[in-house]
Amino acid sequence: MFCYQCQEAARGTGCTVRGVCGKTDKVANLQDLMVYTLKGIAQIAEKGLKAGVKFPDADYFTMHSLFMTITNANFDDEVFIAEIKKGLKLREEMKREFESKDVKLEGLHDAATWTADSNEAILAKANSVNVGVLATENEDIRSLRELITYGVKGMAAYAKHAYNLGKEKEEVFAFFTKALSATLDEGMSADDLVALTLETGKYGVDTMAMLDAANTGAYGNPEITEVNIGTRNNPAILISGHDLKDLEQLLKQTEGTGVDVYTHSEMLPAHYYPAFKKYDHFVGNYGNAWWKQKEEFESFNGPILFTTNCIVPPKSEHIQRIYTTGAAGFPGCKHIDADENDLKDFSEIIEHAKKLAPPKEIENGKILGGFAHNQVLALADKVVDAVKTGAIKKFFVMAGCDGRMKSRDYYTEFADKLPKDTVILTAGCAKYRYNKLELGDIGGIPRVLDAGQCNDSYSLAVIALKLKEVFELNDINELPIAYNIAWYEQKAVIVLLALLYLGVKNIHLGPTLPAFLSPNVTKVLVDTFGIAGIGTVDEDIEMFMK
Ligand code: SF4
Ligand code: SF3
Repeated sequence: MFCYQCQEAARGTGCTVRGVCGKTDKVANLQDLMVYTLKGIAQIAEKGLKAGVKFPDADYFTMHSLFMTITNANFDDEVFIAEIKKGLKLREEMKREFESKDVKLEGLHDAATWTADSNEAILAKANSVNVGVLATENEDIRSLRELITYGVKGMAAYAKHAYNLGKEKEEVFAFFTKALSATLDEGMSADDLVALTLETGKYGVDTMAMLDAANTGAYGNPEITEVNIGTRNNPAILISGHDLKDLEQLLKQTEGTGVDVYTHSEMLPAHYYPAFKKYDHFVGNYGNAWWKQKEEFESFNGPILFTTNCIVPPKSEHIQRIYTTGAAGFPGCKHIDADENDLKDFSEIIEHAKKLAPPKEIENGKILGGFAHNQVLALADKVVDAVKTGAIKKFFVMAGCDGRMKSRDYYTEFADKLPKDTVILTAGCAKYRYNKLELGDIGGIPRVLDAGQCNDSYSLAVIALKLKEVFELNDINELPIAYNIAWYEQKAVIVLLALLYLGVKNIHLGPTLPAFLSPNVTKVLVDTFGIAGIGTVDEDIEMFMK
C-alpha cells in the first residue's frame, strides 16, 4: 500500500504498512483499485458525453464509491470487492451501449479494460503497482493528479448528501467524469492539471452551494442555538457523520419510543436547523471531534450510528453496538441500507438502545452555534458597526478538521491567545479545539461563530462576499479576515480548492502541509495564492495582526 491522502500520513510522507487511520494494506489497495476502476468508467463516460450518450447510473455509482474511499469512511474489504465488481459490470454495460449505437471505443486505458473473474483476481490486481498512487512516476504530475482526485472525493461526499435530499446537478456529475478521466490522460501537462485543479475548486463551490440549498431547503436556515452537552437518564442513540437525511429518519423513528438521540462530532450542527428543534428527544451533543470516540463510545453506553466518516477502528467489545449506513462501513458492524423507496429502517438500533444503559455524563453545559450565512447576514448591521467602530479588528476563519496529532494543540492555544477584539469564524470538526473555551463576546457578538459542518465553509465564503459588498471593496482579500485553516481529510481539500477559486489569498494551512503536494506544486500554490503553513502561536498571531 501507499496512501498519503490525509494529514496524518505516516512520517509526513505516506502510510506504507498500515494506515495511521487503521486502514489495512488490503483495504488501502482495494480503495486504490476502486478509484482506478472509477477512472476507467470516467474515461468511457467522457467518450459518451462527446458522443451524446449519457450514463446516469455511472454518475451515481461514481459519487457513492468515491465517497467510500474518503479517509475513515469505510474499512470493509468485502464491501470494496463487491463495489468493484459492480463497477466492472456497469463498465461493461456502458460498453454495450456504445456498441448498440455503433460507436467505436478506442484508446482505452487499462483502468477501463482490466477484468477479474474472482475475488483473488481482484485482490491480485489491487496489489499490483500500476493501480496505485505511485503508478504515476513524475512526482509533480502525481501530486496534481492526486490533488484533483482528493478534491473530487470531497466533492462527491457533498454531492451525495445533496442527492439524498433530492438535489443534483448534471454539471457536477460531468465534472467528476472530466476530472477523473483527465487523471488517466498522459497528454495532460502540469499546466493543464493546475488549470483543472482550479476548475475543481469552481465545482467545489457549486457543490457546496447545492448542498447548502438542499439542507436549508429541507430543514430551514440554521439559527442561533444553544446546544446541551450534558445527558438525560434515558437509553439513547448517538449519531455521527454528516448526513442530515439519516438524522431526520432516525429522529422520526425514535419519536415516542423512550429512546433519546444525541449528535456526535460533525453531526452537532444539526441542532441549529429549525426542523429538528421540534423533537424533544433530540437531547444534545455528546463528546468531541471524531478522534476521541473510543473513550466516548465507552461511556455513551448506547448504540452508535455512523452516517459517514470519521470512524476510528473500534474496540472489539464496541463493534456490536456500532451501525453504519451510506458510504460508511466497518467489518463486523451492522450496515443499514435504504429500501427501494429510499427509506432506512433503524428499528434494530432502537430496540438495541432500549436494552442498554443511558449515557454517562462526561460534561455539562451548553455550546453556542448556528451562525451560517442567513443568521450572520441577519446580524449584518451589528457586525458591520462593530468593524467600523473598531470593536472588531479582525475575523479569523479557523474552519476545517480536527485530528489526533499533538501539534493540533496549536489551535486551542491560538484561539485562546487571539486578541479580544477578534472573532473566529468556524465550520467543520476543527471547532472542537476551542468551542468549549470561554472566549466571551464583543457587544453581544460571540467570539466564536460556528457556521456548521465542514461543507458549511461555503457559508463563511458567502459571509465574506457579502461583507466585501457592504464595505464596497474590490477584492475579497481587502477584508479584515485572516484564514488559519486546519485540514485532515479530503473534504478539507475541496473546501481549500473552493476558497482558492473564490480568490482568497494567504490561507495558512496546518498543522502540516499535505504530503501529496510535491515541492514544485507547493511552490505554485505559494507563489500564486500565498498558501503557507503555520509557525508558533505567538509569531503567527503577531504576523496575522499586522
Ligand atoms: Fe495514512 Fe491517511 Fe491514508 Fe489512512 S488515509 S492510510 S492515515 S494517509
Ligand atoms: Fe471532521 Fe472527519 Fe474533516 Fe467534516 S468528521 S470535518 S475530519
